[in-house]
Amino acid sequence: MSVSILEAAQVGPSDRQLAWQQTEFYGFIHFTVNTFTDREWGDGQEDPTIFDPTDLDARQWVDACVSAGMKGSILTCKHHDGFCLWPSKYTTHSVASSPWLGGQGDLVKEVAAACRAAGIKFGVYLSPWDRHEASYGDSERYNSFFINQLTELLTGYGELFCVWFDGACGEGPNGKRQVYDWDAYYAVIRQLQPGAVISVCGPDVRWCGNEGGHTREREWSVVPATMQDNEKIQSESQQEDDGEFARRVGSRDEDLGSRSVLAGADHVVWYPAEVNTSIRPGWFYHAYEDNKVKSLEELQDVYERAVGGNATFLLNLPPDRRGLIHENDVARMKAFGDWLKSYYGTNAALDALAITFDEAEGGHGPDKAVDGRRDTYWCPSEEHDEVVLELDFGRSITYDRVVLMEWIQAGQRIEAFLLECEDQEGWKTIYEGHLVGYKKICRLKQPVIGFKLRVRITESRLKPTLMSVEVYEAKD
Ligand code: FUL
Repeated sequence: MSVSILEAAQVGPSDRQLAWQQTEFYGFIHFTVNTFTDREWGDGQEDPTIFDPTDLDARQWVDACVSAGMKGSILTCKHHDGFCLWPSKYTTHSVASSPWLGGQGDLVKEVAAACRAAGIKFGVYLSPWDRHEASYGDSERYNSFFINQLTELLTGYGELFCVWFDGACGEGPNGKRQVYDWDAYYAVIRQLQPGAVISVCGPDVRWCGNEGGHTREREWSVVPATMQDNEKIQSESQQEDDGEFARRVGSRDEDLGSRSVLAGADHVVWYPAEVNTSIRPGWFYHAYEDNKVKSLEELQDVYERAVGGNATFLLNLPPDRRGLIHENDVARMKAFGDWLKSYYGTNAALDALAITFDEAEGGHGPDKAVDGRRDTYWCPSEEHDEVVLELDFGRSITYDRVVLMEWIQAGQRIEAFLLECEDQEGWKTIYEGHLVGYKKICRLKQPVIGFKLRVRITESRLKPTLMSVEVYEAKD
């Protein structure tokens, strides 16, 4: 039992996974009866009439996402309490029984429309665990109920980029035991929304293993996985979200894909990570957290480690009882977006002179790493112990961020690299890195002044590729 490096190095993303990865940074919106009861998990006994936002404006939510630089948003269409934000035909426990818009509203529709109008993607969260629905625990009946609800979401709201299945289930030893028919859920999603990734309790996107915004130092997208372990997922009860499904790949393990892990695996898949966290301590809005909105520095840090650590960043923004994102969160999102634009707006390495010591074959010359295009890449002609790509900016610049991107369509290959700059005494190392994958943001310890930069790839699986090397000037 062992997966060869050759095999692992050639596993790449599906089209839907690639499109999702390129979304990079997107919003999560947690809103339901919990917003009105001040709870994080509802018990399913809530009276739908408590759902009564006074000034709900989905465009304001989406504007906040866009102002932060997000390219999509995922709405909790049904959380664990079972209350549906759309008028589902299969339950009365929904907005249709609430006073909001006289019971005529459809919040999924409003958010989907607002996303489309703003030009960002839309995705749905549908909790498998349902504490209201009477059939929950009667596995077959609930599975068909769930598929009916899923079908409503998959067919009624245009194109979805993601279906997010939560692994949380708080049923204790005497609780209900529902065996989910994951395969049937996946089949209906593939059929009705072939472009959507199925995240967390799904085969396309894995949970990074925590809700605190942490990314592994080495976040592999190629990991060993058995996809046939679904029964186990439901056979264990849990009080907190620990991603049962993702546990198949060891969601808490630090090393998911090194050579030694491959040596003990019999199958690998492309299963990239998503980092999810909330802008506040809770997932739902609580007035007492108005002053606990994550600081700009915290958001920058999570962003650079997630998006810049071969993962994506899913950041939750909870609307309040008015049905608006609170002013503090709105201001923070805008400040974040302004920072993103100003920091990463101008790539100083664009069209730099790029040379390498190995002539590339098939048009994958070093210039392809700095041409600003997403459909070309540099790849040396042969395998070497190390390869070096040298950039000359043609002027002296002061930079403190270097962004590397592999051509992941060919697989994830780089295992170690160094960045070097040149001063009067010669070349010196300014950064030691490991994995690159889709994107690696290298945060230099201090700004570097110089005309040149070298990327020295010291370990790789097969020949490495670089779709892009970007350099960003230090900001005060
Ligand atoms: C967890 C849930 O229990 C939380 O309420 C929240 O939805 C989070 C994103 O996932 O598993």
